[in-house]
Amino acid sequence: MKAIITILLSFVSISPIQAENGYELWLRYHRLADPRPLAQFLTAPAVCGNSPVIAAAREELTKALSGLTGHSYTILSTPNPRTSFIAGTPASSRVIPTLVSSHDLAAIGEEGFIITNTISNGRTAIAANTDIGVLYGIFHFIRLLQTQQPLQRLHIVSTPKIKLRLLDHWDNLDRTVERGYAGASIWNWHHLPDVLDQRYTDYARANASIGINGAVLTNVNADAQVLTRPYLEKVKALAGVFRPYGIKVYLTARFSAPVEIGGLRTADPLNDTVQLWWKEKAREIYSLVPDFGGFLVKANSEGQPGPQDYSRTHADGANMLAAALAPFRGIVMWRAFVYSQQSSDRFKQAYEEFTPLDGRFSPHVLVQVKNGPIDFQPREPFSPLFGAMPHTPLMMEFQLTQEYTGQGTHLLFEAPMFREVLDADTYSKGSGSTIARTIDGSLDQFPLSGMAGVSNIGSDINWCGHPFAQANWYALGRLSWDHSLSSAQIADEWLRQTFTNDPAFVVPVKKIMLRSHDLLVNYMTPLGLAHIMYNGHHYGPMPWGNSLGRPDWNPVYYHRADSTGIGFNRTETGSNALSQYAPELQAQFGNLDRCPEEYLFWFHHVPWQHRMRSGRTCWEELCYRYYAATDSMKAVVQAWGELGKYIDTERYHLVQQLLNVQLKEAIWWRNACLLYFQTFSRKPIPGVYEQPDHPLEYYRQLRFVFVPGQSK
Ligand code: BDP
Repeated sequence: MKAIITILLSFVSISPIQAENGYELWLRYHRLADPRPLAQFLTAPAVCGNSPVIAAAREELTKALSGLTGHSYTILSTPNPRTSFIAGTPASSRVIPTLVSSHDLAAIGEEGFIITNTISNGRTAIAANTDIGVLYGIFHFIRLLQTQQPLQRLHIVSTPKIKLRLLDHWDNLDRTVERGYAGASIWNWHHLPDVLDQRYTDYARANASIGINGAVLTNVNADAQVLTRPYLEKVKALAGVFRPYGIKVYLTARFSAPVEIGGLRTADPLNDTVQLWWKEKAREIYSLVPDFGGFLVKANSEGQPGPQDYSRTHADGANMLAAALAPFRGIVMWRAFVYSQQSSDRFKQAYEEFTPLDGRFSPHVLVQVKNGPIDFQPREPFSPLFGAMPHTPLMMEFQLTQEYTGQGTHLLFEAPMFREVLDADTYSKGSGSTIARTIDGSLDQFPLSGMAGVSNIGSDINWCGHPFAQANWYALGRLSWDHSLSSAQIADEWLRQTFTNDPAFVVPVKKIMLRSHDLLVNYMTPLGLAHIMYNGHHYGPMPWGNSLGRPDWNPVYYHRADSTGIGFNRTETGSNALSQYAPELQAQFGNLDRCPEEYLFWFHHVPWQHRMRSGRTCWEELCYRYYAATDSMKAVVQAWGELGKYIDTERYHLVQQLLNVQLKEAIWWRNACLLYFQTFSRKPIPGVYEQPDHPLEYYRQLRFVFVPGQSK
């Protein structure tokens, strides 16, 4: 008997933590180790008001307090004399104006909130001017509880720096997801509008908790069907679920829709009948979804129809749609991801097409620009369009889904990559003209501002496939609310909410996250290499790729390796794409010795024997970067190996297996790339390194047929 008890006890002690599947995301309200200190702050909590938004806030708070403390809580709708926690607006509660300063209230605008307990007798107040501000404040307060922040002397005044904080879903109506690595689309169009999956509500909760206030439901490679009545009914149903969480729906508009579903002969934006068709369509949409956000448009890009089909400009197309939406306060997000015209350098095309149109877009249009000039590579210098269109609000498009950055298997925390872009100085209005200030509208005084992330969400039980990919969704929300947050702060919050507050776990894993971007860049595309992935699905290395019809679809176009060196000369003696940047940056990037090494091959064709800052030659440095990165990846696998006791086994093992895949693939990248580039450098891989275990031919003949996320 004693033996059995001992066995049972030891079983209990070695697996004390329940298995978890990751569905709860960061809204994981498990009992805190010691919830007792919270009690004084949570006596008879009240959330005032009676709108659906407030009902959602009350429900969330009930769930969070009960889960985190282990006691059941009922949230009051008006405070009583014992109440130590009260949330509301001046309109929903007479007490609120006595607990916060009018100055703070004036500062937070429509969506902001105040959390304070400094003004009146220990009561904690969450105050806002609107119910949605209250909801955001409550989510923030829950975050403080989850991450065990001190609750004494709180005085937080928070307001979003960016107005449109969006997820762009590249989801098709057949539930495939373009560049999706987490299963099928979460929108079950076939069941909608009658079946409202609980996931839609949980999706909205997660978004609201990080301040995301809009969702573009459909792929930029758009299907006009979504604008037909039956689909609009489905969109209406989703909008109804999202509304209490402050989330508006947007759709992608296929430019040829008037022809495809409207029976017109043309989609020419200057044609009266076409304009009328879009006006009627807008009226129909708003009759179903009165708070519809607007359209996102990909036009004259990668085969999509657009105004240039009728010899009109992007501005003509965007303004026509904006005129249809403006009476209902809808907006147009017009993408600048274009490279349909031949040019000496794909890098230059968006700039060449869009800068002449600066000042010609309607005030209801934002131009949506990818962070880099090419296409979501592991590391790109910022797109020179930022800073070059002072009369047009530009919004940021980041890619959360990891199309070119390890897809479903690599741990990559994207916040450092986003930060690098947001902090970059365009010098458009002198030093300090950062991209953050460009896209938040403050530099050029735009009322509209936006940041979008191409969603990495799918039907997988844990939403994003890789448990750590959730952190990128989280980061996008947090940075679009407050682009001054550090990557470390975001990682810290996310880890504590998602896994545990135990520093023995948080500290080492935060380190792994913060280094993950540099690491991935170095085993895939070090020193400014880009676009050397396989054709089509973009899974794995294919630096030798040279078989596609257009030169700028082929990897060899991007790296330009030859017997003399490697890299794309974009200086004056080359394509001169550098001239699209401010003179300060031209001087820096254009000089081989001053150019940051991270961007070297983006701008220079570098001789193999060139001395790098380390003292190594260019070839030796390339070898060094690839090998150092795979070594660091081994260290990551090892570090994770020590952490099993701090979190649930299910997520722990999944991450462990994925890290091993990542290591295997990092070595594959290193070997394939170095063996290939060696055919040009004609130098050995230094003997200190473990030599590749297969010849180049082996890597060249690898084929992958059913890679997820491949576009059709
Ligand atoms: C590229 C993707 C392609 C997208 C395109 C876009 O490979 O699937 O349709 O971007 O952004 O990265 O439109």
